[in-house]
Amino acid sequence: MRTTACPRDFAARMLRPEGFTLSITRRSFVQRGSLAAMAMAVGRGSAQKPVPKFRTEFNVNSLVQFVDPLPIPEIAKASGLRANPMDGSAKIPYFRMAMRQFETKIHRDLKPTRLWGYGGASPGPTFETRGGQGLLVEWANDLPAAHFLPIDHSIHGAEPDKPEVRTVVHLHGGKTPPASDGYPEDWYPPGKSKIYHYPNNQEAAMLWYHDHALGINRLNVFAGLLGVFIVRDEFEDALELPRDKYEIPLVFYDRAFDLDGQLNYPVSGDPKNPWTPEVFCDGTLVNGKLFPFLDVEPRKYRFRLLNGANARFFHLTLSNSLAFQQIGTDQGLLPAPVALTHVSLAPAERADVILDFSGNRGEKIILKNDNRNVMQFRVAESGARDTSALPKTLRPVPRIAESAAVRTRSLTLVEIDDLAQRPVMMLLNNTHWSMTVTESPVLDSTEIWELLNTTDDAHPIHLHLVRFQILDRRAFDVATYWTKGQMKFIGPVVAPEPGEMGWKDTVRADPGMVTRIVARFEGFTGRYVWHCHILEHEDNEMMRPFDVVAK
Ligand SMILES: [Cu+2]
Repeated sequence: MRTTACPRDFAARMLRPEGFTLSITRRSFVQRGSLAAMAMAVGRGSAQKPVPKFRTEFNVNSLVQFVDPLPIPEIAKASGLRANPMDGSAKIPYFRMAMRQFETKIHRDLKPTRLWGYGGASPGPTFETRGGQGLLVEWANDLPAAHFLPIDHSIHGAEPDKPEVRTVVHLHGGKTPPASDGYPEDWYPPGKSKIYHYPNNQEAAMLWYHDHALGINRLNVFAGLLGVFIVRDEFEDALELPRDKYEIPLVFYDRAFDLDGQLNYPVSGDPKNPWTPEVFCDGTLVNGKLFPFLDVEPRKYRFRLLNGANARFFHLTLSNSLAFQQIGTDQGLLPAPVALTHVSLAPAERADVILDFSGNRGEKIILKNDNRNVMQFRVAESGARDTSALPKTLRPVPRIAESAAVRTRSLTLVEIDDLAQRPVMMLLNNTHWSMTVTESPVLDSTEIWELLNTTDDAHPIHLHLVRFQILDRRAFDVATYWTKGQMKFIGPVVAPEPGEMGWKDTVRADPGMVTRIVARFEGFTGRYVWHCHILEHEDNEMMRPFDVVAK
């Protein structure tokens, strides 16, 4: 069923330069994650360029599970001190982090896999810093000149005249000046580097860094360009949460492999347009390994969970129904712990959780995503005394009053399909990346952004620079909205989930819902971006610049 109705000026805008007529449609047929379908039509080639192919897929589920220990990324080491760009009399740590190609074993029984990673590792080294402790990172592109994943040259920013390999780093969740924020057009090719300044004037939180190059971001991240960045502060220290070897990041993402153990990025089957709307793979990696295990003591642990997948949403449970005590979200601690039997994470979302294994001596507990095994915890019979705490209250998160907002913006999430109902691109507010900036919040002002999701899919929407709070979600009649331009609510106002009641930088905008967030645009003036964090969407127009302007 297609419902194609849209305002006239919108229809006009939907004409692609080559005259390809597009329509807004509802997608009902997509079997999400069917690699077989994606692999079905491997296209005919041109003589000059190799045609992107989805090769025969290795069945990850044929592997023996829980034979590799969970890797824990090493801590990034500074190589000296340099002048603080915002205060020349002060020195701050300087890091040099090179992006390199390397090979590693994803599983004991898989051949080594070629990856790209910061510091020659994926995930890259974990940065450890403190609120207000700025640092400098020289991000050096030491990658090869040719990409090993299928570039779609019809996508904006990835035209054939651009270098195949281009990178730029974004610190996700960082309150970062615009020149260091990793603007998608600020990419640079192999042999170049840029020094970015992260002032880190923000509360304790788990941030992460990853590639953000226009038009190929999904491929660069899939190749391995991501890592964890932890900000700490005195408030959090005083809570006596589990720390040191009892605090472990768990970075989840899915990957597919060919029979040689190499990354197998799905393609559409059309050699001119290999882009696919979402990538779902059968292998779930944790910190870069398939089916790892972790030896733990019978005590409390703090796990910093990150969904680093291109498109997959994770729904994590434990085989013995042990509760996750969620203590934090994207931008730091919750007001109080929330006991959960399952944790849901959209791409780019984080959850800070405590697991208490003290009642599970000698047990083997499996962490699952839906019904699939992901990793195993092996609880020892004994361990050191646990002096850590799980406080009843954590950090106050004062709610921003709606009345504080000086402006409310209604912003649509739109999927554009071709006449065969295949998604062609995704848009924010019906505007393309390269169109004039339409969102220009004033520095230190508060705004409400209403995200009107007219598509059939959930989209995790991320704003750079700012932290925000989720106000609510409410179902609306999408057809009425497109045909009459009227907002007709068809469901009750739904409050944020208990685990969403902290500061966020990424919000799940559910299909057919208006999701409202409120943010104060503080920190810096300048140009930033907001986008869907399904990387296939972000790369194909579901990203827009915004300007924070002076008062
Ligand atoms: Cu999206």
